[in-house]
Amino acid sequence: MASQRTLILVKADAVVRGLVGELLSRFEKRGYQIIALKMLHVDEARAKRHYAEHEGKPFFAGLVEYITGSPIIALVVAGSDAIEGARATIGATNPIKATPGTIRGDYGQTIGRNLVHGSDSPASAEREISIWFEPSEIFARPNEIGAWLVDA
Ligand code: IDP
Ligand code: MG
Repeated sequence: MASQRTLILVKADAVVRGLVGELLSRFEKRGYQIIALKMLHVDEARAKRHYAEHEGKPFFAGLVEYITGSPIIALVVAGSDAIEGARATIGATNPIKATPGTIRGDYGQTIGRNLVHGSDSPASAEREISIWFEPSEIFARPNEIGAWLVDA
C-alpha cells in the first residue's frame, strides 16, 4: 500500500449534465481526500499538453474539442493506491465495456463522452498534476492525510 496523488478531470459532458456533485462524491465516499480543486475553461495548448500521448491518433482533434468546449473541473485526490483505485472507480475507457457501479458504467454511453479522466501511472499523475495545478494550490501531501482514513 502506498499513499498516492492522482489527477482527476470531470470532463465537459459531466459538468453540462449536472453530475459534478455526484462524481466528486464517489471519490470522497471511497475515502479519497480532495487536496486541490478548480473549475476552468481549458485552452487548446493545455488540452494538447494533457493529452500529448494521443497526438496523431484519429480521435485526437475531437478529444481536444471535447475538453475545450465547455468548462471542466480539475482536482487532485489522494489516498492509498489512489491512482489504480480512482481508475477502478472511473471504469473502463469505453463506457459500454465499463462495469455497472463504475462512473462510466453508470453514466456513460460512448467512448467520446466518458465523463472523467484519471491518471494511469505515478509518472502520469505527477506530470498531469503539474499541468493543472501550481504547488501552492495543492493543500496537503499524502503523508499529511490522517492515518485513520485507511487500514495500515
Ligand atoms: P482513459 O481516459 O481511460 O485513460 P485513454 O486511452 O487514455 O483512456 O484515452 C483518453 C481519452 O481519449 C478517453 O478517455 C476518451 O475521452 C478519448 N478516446 C480514447 N479512445 C477514443 C476513441 O476511440 N474515440 C473517441 N475518443 C476516444
Ligand atoms: Mg489515459
